[in-house]
Amino acid sequence: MTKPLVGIVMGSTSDWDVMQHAARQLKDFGVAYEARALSAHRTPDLLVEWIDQLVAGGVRCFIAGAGGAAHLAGVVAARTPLPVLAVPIPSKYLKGLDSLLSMVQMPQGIPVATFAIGEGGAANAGLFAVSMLALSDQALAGRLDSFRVKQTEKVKGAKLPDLS
Ligand code: RP5
Repeated sequence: MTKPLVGIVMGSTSDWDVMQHAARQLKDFGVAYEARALSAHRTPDLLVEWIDQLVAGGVRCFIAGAGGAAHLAGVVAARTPLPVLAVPIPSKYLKGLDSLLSMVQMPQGIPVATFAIGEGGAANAGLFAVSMLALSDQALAGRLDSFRVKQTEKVKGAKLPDLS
């Protein structure tokens, strides 16, 4: 089995709807990942065990998604100096603003890189992980270039609807 280069963790299985967009980018670029639902407050010991196991296996970065008082990414970053990309999950009452502020306001010394709330942020976290890995993987860098070219072409070819 291929060893994961990226660990994707989310606080609850209910976060998967959003976090699957990070996994999708990695899958499309052929980057091996492992995704788990593990909580910083409900399963702290299991979380640490999983992080340590992935680090020992050579993982290069983590993507952590959580909602509400979203301390998951900070806890991952407290355990490993590897880059941690944080995805704020939309929450029921505060719509993810709580998650965003919890993640982006990490105190000095233990950074996490925080992305936009929701699917776009999750997809961008996946793409950012690809960019980091592409620094030492020429084939992956080539695939990222092609992705950008294709994306540009799509915008160039976009047509707006005529007014009736
Ligand atoms: C957080 O609480 C999770 O990351 C999730 O976004 C939120 C709600 O979790 P569930 O009640 O759906 O399990 O820990």
